[in-house]
Amino acid sequence: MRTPLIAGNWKMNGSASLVEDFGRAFAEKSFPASLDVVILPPFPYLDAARRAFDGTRLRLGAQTLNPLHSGARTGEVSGRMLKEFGVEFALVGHSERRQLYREDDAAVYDRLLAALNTDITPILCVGETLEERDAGKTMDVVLRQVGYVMARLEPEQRTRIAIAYEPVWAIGTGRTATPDQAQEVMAGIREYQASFDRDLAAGMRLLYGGSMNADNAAELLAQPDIDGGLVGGASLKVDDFLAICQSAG
Ligand code: G2H
Repeated sequence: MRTPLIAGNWKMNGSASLVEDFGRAFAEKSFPASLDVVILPPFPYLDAARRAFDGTRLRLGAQTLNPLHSGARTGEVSGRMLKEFGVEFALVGHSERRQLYREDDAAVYDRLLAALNTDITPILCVGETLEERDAGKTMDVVLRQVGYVMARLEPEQRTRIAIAYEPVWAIGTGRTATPDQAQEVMAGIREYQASFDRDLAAGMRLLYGGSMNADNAAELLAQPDIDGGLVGGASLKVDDFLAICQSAG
């Protein structure tokens, strides 16, 4: 069975006091036994988060990483550095990185490999734009993004990634994919993974992202191929994020 994973992507939001609030709230509440919960704060909060989340169910993730271990890359952060702060997960290929920072499939792959090489679990984000959906190209786009990476990984490396399907038109817009729309794409991704290896497909965690909130999470998470959520806006509100986690058991 796949352990559900709820990941809170704070993006360039949050504060030192929000870190403390999350640490306190998660120390007090109980959660489904089989559930991984990850917070991905901006880099400057990682150290405080590591201390505040100690002894809670909260684990740490990063929103991106540089492909190199170190070097002349002003403003960048490496997987090796993140690992020193207890980071266990990293997003790669979030649509905001693909669009705003021009990360193409090759750049996404380099980052994913860097995560694997530093023993960080990459969460590969994929998803189509509204124009691509309207043109009937959703599966072509998603499977191109997934396939670029999968084709280049060793079989053992493929077992160490998670995938987040985030339709670009649903990110931060308040417009969520319906459970059926999300399930259809997730099932397509899993079927594609099965072309590499059936056990791989059965074990890989697939997350839905895009305006997931306390009201729609349970229905999305009830879909057979949705194993968790990548939550943006709603991960900045302690009570909403707690509710999403509690609906994921
Ligand atoms: C999708 C998601 C988390 P939001 O990117 O990254 O953001 O839940 O705000 O749509």
